[in-house]
Amino acid sequence: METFSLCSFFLLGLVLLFTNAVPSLVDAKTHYHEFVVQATPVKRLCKNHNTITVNGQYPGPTLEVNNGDSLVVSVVNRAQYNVTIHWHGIRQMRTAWADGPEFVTQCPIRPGGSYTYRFTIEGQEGTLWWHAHSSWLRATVYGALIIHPKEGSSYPFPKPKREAPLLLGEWWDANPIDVVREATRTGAAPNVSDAYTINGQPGDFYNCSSTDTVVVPVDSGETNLIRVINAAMNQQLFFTIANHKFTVVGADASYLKPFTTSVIMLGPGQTTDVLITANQPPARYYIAACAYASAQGAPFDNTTTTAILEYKTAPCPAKGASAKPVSASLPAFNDTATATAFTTALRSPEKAPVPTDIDESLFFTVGLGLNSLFPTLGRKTTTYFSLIVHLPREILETIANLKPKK
Ligand SMILES: [Cu+2]
Repeated sequence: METFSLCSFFLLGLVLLFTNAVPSLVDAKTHYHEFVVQATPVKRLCKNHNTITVNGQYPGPTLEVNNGDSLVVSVVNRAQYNVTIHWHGIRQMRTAWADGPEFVTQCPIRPGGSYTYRFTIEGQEGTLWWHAHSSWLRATVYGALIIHPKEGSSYPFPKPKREAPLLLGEWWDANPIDVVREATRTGAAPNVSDAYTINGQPGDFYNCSSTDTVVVPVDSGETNLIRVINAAMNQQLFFTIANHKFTVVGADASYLKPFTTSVIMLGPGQTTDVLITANQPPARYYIAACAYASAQGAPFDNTTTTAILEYKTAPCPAKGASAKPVSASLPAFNDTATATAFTTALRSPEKAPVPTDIDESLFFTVGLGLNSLFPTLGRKTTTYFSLIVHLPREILETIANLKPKK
């Protein structure tokens, strides 16, 4: 009798467990993808390169999921380099080994090898991206990762008519792996890129590029969601669309308290979701991005990449490759006031509880110098750049002394 009641109690527990679990099991999907990493001929800036891509696409495939879904991505490495894929911004709850940085959470996938990433997207909605996390392969091996709201729920803003990811990238007229190898050898900064790109295309202001400029079609009056992703290697970027305002609604797979602006600024790796209403006279308008570079004297790629926002209802003379788009005005490269005005406008939709009592402030010093190595065994003296990050003992002691005596 006692066995029976214990057993029924256990069964009842199981039934309750499954009744709770069933709805989420039904809603959540698992998406299967194969990523073949391979060298692909890609022509940019008048020259052909044997570019490392995923499935021959540059940028790579866009992955779309709903919050709560799982991804299973089988990566096959047919390139001549080691590779891993990182799912930028995914929290990887209980699947840290699927995060991707080589030699950190996994060994690289060797040429000829393969590896399957499995993880679930939990509690994140908006725009993220994926990229290679081995040497500088991510210069060309990257793509969008879009997380829609859970099945049955909606955005906390009016449903956009259409959605488009715009990935900002950097292009070297060289093999990016050679660029970073040279930088590692000398210790100096890597050569700056030769172009920025929007969805892999440099746009109208670069040689041999204007016929392939990306066109984003819109209908008059409709509101669309543009998911801007800064997939550049190193560069903070300003982004704008001529004569149009953005309503910023999300960043890095989190919703924001909406605000309007005509220019946004993204650090490398960041994403920003903006709503844009096609409320201007039907025509073609430049979408443009350029560097925000405030360090004095540091070289940077000072070019401008463009795509075109094209009203489908534009009269014929204002449409097609022959019609000149309305030009966009971007901030100056060192316009810190505009960059700061944007970043300080970012707010969570609701008040977020954060600790406000600071126990200790830490001071770091960062230095860049030259180190001369003495000749050994007949080798020449070599001078290297050397970087020092230091938390001096005196500062630690100062902090200790500043503490109120109890
Ligand atoms: Cu990343």
